Amino acid sequence: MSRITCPVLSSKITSASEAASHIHDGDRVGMSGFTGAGYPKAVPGALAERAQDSHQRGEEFGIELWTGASTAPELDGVLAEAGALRKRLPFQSDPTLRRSINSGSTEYIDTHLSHSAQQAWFGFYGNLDVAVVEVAAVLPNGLLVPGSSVGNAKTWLDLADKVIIEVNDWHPRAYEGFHDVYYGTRLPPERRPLQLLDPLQRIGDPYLRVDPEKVVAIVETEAPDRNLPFKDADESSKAMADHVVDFLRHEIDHDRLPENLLPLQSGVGNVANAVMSNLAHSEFENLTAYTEVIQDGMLDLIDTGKLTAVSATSFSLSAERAADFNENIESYKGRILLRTQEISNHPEAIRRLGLIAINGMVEADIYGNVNSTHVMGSSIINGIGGSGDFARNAYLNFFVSPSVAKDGAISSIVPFASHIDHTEHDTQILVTEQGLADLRGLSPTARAKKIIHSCAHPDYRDRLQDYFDRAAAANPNGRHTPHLLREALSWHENFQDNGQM
Ligand code: 0RQ
Repeated sequence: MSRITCPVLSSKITSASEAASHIHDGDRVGMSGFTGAGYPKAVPGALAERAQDSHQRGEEFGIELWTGASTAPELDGVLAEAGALRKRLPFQSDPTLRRSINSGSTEYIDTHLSHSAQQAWFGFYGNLDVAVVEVAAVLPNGLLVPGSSVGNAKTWLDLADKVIIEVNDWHPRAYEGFHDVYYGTRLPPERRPLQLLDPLQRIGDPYLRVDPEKVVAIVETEAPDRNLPFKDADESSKAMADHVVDFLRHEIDHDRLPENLLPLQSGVGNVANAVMSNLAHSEFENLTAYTEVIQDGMLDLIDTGKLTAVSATSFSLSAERAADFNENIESYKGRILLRTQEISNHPEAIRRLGLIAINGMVEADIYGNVNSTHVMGSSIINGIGGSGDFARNAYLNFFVSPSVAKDGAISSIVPFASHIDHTEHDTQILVTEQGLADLRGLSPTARAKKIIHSCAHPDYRDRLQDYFDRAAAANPNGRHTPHLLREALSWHENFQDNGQM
């Protein structure tokens, strides 16, 4: 049976290339999709072909693309390959697009994920011409049942002049009831408090709304989400996960956390996923999560009964786990709620609920400034994503990384971070496989001692201590955060010149 049961909208069913013809050179296009889930699968490819045809005729064709977060090769990948992305926001993780950004061909606005919807509403990014949104079904009354993510889809549907809908029957029809789409968005000075006191509390509607007058095309698809595999947790990830779990026990013993902890947030990546898997084997019970992405590790926690409630905006599962979830979706109903990303990442909700935030990092410096995004100060990997939304507003925040990268040629603990996403004022707890540095309530120099001693790899520890000692000696009136300015980034220069820090 067709997933499009609204007579007004079913009259607009067409092909992907016909739908893509509604998008023009220079348009701002808002597409659904968050961490490889719930992104349109057909229209982006057709649009990439149009761009290539135009370029072959010597004509310009490029768009500005807004999404929820990262998407997939069938969206970011094909459009970047076709040279069709002039500007992109707010997050990406696609290798082809990354090259296009780092070569200067695509402008990238790397934005806190809670900011993107409101900044679009404020008009900071200009008018949105077209929305392309994937859903699981269109109901007889025209309401839309979202699929594996919500992200910014609601905002793009509200703001865009024209709307293209993709209806993907790979998503189980039983997704109906898994979503909470907040329709209370108001702009300052009209804003009201967010009445959200519990991770599974509903404050919105189960459906997305769309003005049928704006819908110019509907395309039917049946393709799976991206579903990247995770690396099996290695010794280093397991060691980091153990440090985090031991620390949580320590906090319970000191009456700073309840027995069932506080709502968990876990970032993207292999390490964050390994920490969640590790909690599945711990003694903790009745856990909850208020996060943005549900990875395999979090489903493991639900399956073992340890995690009773998860609020997020999206899934990001391996292919195996996604197939399993789709088959058993009914058993997760009432335990998972997918919200718009302005709510999943809302500073007000994060601070009120008192989250435990665990995110990956690229490097940290000896004072606790954290780089989540750039290699050697210049080349972006993914983006800040939700890490800033969560870290700054959480009850406890952890940043985790192996102490070395590239077979030991790079130390993740450096004298000065080559790019800073989270400042020393935000960072609470750093974790590497070597150990954990609890920085709460410490001055910069006390932090440096702890980070060097607990987190740095033994191959780099003495050199970091030596840098700190000489910086303190050289700055008799600068002993609050001592640095040797000429040497502060010399480790990165060493790597660029000699392939070794
Ligand atoms: O590169 O794959 O080429 O070997 O960075 O590193 O150790 O596999 O770690 O998968 O957990 O990702 C920060 C990128 C960590 C991620 C980051 C190289 C390393 C490897 C990946 P290779 P690992 P992870 C909410 C939270 C920002 C967004 C965020 C991230 C690759 O966690 O994107 O937190 N975070 N969102 O070799 C040079 C260093 C390096 C380095 C690692 N110091 N120098 N390269 N690498 N350290 C969710 C969302 O926002 C959607």
